[in-house]
Amino acid sequence: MSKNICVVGLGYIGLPTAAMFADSGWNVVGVDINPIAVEKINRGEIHIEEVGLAELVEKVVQQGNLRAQLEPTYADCFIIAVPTPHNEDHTANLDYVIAATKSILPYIKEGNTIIVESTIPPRTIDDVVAPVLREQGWNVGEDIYLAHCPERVLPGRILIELVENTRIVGGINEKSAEKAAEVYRSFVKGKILLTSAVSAEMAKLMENTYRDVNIALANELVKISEHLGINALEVIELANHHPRVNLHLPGPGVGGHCLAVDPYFIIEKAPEQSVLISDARQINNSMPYFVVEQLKKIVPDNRSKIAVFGLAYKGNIDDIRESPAMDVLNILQQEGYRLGIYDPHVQQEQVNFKLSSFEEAISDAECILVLTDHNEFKSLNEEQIVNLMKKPVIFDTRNCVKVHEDKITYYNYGNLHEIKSLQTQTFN
Ligand code: SAJ
Repeated sequence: MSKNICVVGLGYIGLPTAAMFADSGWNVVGVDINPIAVEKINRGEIHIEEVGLAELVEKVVQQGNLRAQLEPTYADCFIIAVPTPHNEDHTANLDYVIAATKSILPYIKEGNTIIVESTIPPRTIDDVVAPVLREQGWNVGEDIYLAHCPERVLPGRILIELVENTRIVGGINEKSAEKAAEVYRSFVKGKILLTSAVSAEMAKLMENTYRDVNIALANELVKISEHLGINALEVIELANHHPRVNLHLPGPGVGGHCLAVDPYFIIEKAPEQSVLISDARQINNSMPYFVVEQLKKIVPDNRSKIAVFGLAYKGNIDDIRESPAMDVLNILQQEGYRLGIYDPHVQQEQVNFKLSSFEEAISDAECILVLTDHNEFKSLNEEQIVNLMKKPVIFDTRNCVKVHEDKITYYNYGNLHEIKSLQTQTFN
């Protein structure tokens, strides 16, 4: 007799997770407050971009293993995968998690397992979620089970990593961890590691913080190298030949709903102790300003037109949340530059400004500013660049464009110091 699972929140994590459970023999009811998402899913369509997800959702909806609705329902297991945005002061906004927990209260039965997949600050399960359930009279960990199982999947590889990644299962007690692990064993092929809820919460945050701090180091190297006239990209390439060194890639900043948010969930709980983590956030948040500083050296006249390539926070996805590209855009607009904005992955309805085609964006522009490493940008139509641009110049903050045409001037994080010498020439 197949078991029932109710997944609350059908976004970038909830929908792939719901589809994966449905494809592993569970009866899945997905819940979302967005009626358009619910309608689309029940037609076997998807409202977000992720590799392979459209096919899987179509399949499990047709099989009748997945349906979506606006309200939760009875189930053996509930998974909460709602957003945890940050407040103005960067502390975690747990409103969606609390609302989702309260929304399932009328449907909880003895023996049920409740799993929070949303990324949350340390002690949220113990101090925020469990009390909501206890208020209802439940003896959490005894007559119902509660665990935190952080998602760890990389956008663009979600369906693969849901199965292959090691899974951390943090229970409010051992019994809860075991019960939750049982649920994931239905499709997870990676190891399943059992621990406490607070260790699972902290491990998740540290994974993204580790990456954010390492990216900050690479970004700081770029600033140092620009100052000292060194090729930062060559330095990274050389240093990474060392068996114990893995310098990350510098860029225009760190975006997305994870690396740019999660470190703050640690800082809010231990501000005095989070010195390095705070500094890393500041360094990565400063990169959009650093990018515009360099751009202004290449195109000093702010009445000029800049072709901005890329809005998504990273390549080959449509997600613009916390994207550094959006910060660069705002700064350029404040500076007064005219902009032609081109991103083949982002839909016009996602933004409140005009998106252009490749040709429209580069026409009469004095620089193409590459802010996202989409595959489409790795080799550009150089003939059109030479013919349509006012000055065929590319400033590639993602160091991903291959340029062959000599008539095109190309800057990336390896030769920023050459911009300075260009300036000296211009003024001499
Ligand atoms: N970035 C750099 N340099 C790098 C790597 C990334 O500038 O060397 C930038 C990206 O361009 C992007 C941001 O960092 O703006 C984050 O991109 P990402 O690819 O590092 O990660 P996300 O946010 O798409 O997914 C991360 C992943 N976490 C880790 O790899 C530790 C993923 O596994 C998590 O599940 C996800 O956060 C999440 O949901 O927490």
